[in-house]
Amino acid sequence: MKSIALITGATSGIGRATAKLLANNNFNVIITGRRSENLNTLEEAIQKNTESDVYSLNFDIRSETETAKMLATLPDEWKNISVLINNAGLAAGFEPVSEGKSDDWNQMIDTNIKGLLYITRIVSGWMIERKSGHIINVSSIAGKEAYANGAVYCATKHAVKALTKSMRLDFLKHRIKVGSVSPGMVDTEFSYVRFHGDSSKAEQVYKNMTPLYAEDIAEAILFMVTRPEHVNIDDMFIMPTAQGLSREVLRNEE
Ligand code: NDP
Ligand code: 8X3
Repeated sequence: MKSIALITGATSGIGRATAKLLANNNFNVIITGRRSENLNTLEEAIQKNTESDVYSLNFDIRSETETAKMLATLPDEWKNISVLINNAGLAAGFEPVSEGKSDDWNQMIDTNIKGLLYITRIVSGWMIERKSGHIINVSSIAGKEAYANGAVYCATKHAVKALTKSMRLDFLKHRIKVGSVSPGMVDTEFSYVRFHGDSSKAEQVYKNMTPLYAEDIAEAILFMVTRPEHVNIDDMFIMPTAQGLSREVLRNEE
C-alpha cells in the first residue's frame, strides 16, 4: 500500500512539480486547485507516466465550506493521508501600503493563511487518529525578510512561519512531523499572478538571472518526506545562487 500525499495548489508551479515527483516516487497523490482543466491534465499525465494513483479535488481554498465539503467527498481509503503539502498561495500586487488594494490583501490573507488553516484542521484530525503524518508548509524568503511593496505578502509568509512553529508544538504529542520549505525566486506563474497577468512585468523579475525552478523545490520536498521516522526537517531555505537577499540579485550584463 503506497503512502498518500495531498498537495494543494497542484495546477501549476511548485505544486504541480511536487505532485509529479511524489507520484514518480511511490506516493499516491491527491491534487487540488481551482483550475479544473489543469487538474485533469495533471491527472492524465500521472496516470500515464507513473504507477501511482491520483485523485483530484477541485475547489477554492479560501472557502471554508467548500474546502470541508470537498474533503468530505474523499473515499475512506484516500483519507489516510501521510503527507500534506500546504502549497496553494499567491502574491497579488506590488506597491506600497498607501496604494494597496483591499481585494489583493484579502486574497492573499484568505489563501495563504486562512486556506492553509482550513485544510490543515481537517487533514491533521485524520492524522491525529492515526498518530502519524507529515505536514509541510510552503513558506518563502518573504517569511524571513520583509521588502518594500510586498508588505501583505511578506506578512502572510511571516504568518506561515509562525503557524509552522506552533503546529510543530501542537502536533508533537501526536507524532506528526511539521516543517516548512522557504524558497527564494522560483520561475513559476507566481509573478504573472502577482502582476495581475502582465507578462512583461513578470518576465522582468527573472531577466538576466537564473532563478530556481519548480522542480528544485519539489526535490527538496521529496527529500524532506523521505527522511527516517526520527528525523524532522524544521525548515529548508533554498535560494538561487544569483540571489543574496529578497531584492539583492546578481544579473548578467545585457
Ligand atoms: P503558481 O502561481 O505557479 O502556483 C500557485 C498555486 O496555488 C496554483 O496551483 C493555484 O491554483 C493555487 N492557488 C492559488 N489560489 C488558490 C485558491 N484560492 N484556491 C486553491 N488553490 C489556489 O506559483 P508557485 O508555484 O510559485 O507558488 C506556490 C507556493 O510557493 C505559494 O505559496 C507561493 O507563495 C510560494 N512561493 C513561491 C515563490 C516563487 O518565487 N515562485 C517563492 C517562495 C514561495 P489555481 O489557480 O488553479 O487555484
Ligand atoms: C516569493 C519570493 O521574493 O517574490 O515568495 O517574495 S518573493
